[in-house]
Amino acid sequence: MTRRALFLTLAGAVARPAPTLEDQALYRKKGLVVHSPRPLDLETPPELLDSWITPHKRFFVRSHFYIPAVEPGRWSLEVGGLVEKPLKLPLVQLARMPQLERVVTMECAGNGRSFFEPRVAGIQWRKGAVGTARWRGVSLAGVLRQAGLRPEARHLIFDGADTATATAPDFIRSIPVEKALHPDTLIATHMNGVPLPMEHGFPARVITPGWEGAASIKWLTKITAAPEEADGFFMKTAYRYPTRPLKPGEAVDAKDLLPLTSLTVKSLITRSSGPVEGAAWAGEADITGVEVSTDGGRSWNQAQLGPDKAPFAWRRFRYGWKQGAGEPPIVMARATDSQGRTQPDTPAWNPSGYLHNIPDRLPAGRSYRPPQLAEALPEGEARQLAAEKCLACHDHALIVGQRMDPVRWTREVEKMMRWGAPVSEKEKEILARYFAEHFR
Ligand SMILES: Nc1nc2c(c(=O)[nH]1)N[C@H]1C(S)=C(S)[C@@H](COP(=O)(O)O)O[C@H]1N2
Ligand SMILES: [Mo]
Repeated sequence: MTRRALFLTLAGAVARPAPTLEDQALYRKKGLVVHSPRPLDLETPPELLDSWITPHKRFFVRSHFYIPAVEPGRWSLEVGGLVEKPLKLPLVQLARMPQLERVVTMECAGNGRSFFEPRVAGIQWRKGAVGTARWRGVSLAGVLRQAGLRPEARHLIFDGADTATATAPDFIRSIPVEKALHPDTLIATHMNGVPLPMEHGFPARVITPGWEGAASIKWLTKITAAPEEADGFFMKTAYRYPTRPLKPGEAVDAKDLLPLTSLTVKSLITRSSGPVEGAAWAGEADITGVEVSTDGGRSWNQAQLGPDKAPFAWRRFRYGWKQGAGEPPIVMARATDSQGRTQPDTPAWNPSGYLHNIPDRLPAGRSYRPPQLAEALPEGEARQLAAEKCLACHDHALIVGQRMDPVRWTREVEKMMRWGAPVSEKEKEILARYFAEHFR
């Protein structure tokens, strides 16, 4: 190597950007489906969800923005608003309070979104935005008792240390006081016996058992007791579900949408041959039974439920059966819960693609291609424009992973414009046309 080449190599090594927190998390999370490397959005392939407790290295990740770098010695949790005595709790103080441990299943409301027809915007999750962990921390009710919650307080608003990219709205959400005071609602500092990994909310997060994942705010820094639910996009627009059944693709008035709360009844096959195995969960309800079909739903057989259970955790199931010679079978699973609910045969379409819960089925009824990270934005009139306007805040995987018609693409670009993307009306049309042409 010449001296000049050596110099250039060393200079290159110095100039290489340091790995981001996302890079570091990705490195630990091998084998997960990468929907987006930054912000970090990872899904677990169902066959890796083969145990009651999901190891944290396999646990799905959903982040709207970048992982915040939190210095544990400087971190504290502020409790304010409608309380008698505002608090500022450093980590050491949380550690000194009585510790609770709860096994809770967490699922992203958008899990299964990619199976809705017509397709809707958002991360195109297949089946694996779900996992179960042993969360340890302090009771939220205990902290609120210390602060002296005033009777006018109806909602607890949570904010985390993550900040929005550009001028997008911050991720701030609230839960009603009844759920906040539930003895199993936690401020968790540990997951499966170790301090929360940074991608799961280090050093502290809310665990709202049985509710969809967005109610479990990560990187918690501030709790505000308030008379009303939180304001802002992530409460008033996102995570809302229609109060009446919709026809696929039907528009719905904002007044007919309510914030999501509990998860619904659902099952996941994690192994389809030898015995059929999987997991079933029902949010705040208990699983009472799981049926398995090995003939595409013509006949159903009771599966055996596993011994491990906890009030807000999934139940493992198993059906002893071995595939014979001949046609590959269609294996299905259908769960029933203590509220008498069972999984419906047709998905309940809704504009944001939440709570998809038809019986699980293998092979999947429809194939979906996850985003290819190596794949660049395709050639076209708007490639440069997209690179300038979109990739400043998020990876192109977030675009490549979507499949939408021109109307929905236009809406997505408009949302980004509302969030501060410097896109003109003319550029909006060019971008929407380009996206709809390639990602439809
Ligand atoms: N501060 C903060 N909390 C958050 C989020 C976020 O983007 N920021 N994502 C939410 C959503 S939508 C889900 S599904 C869960 C995912 O938790 P996990 O990444 O630990 O699996 O975190 C929730 N808490
Ligand atoms: Mo979510």
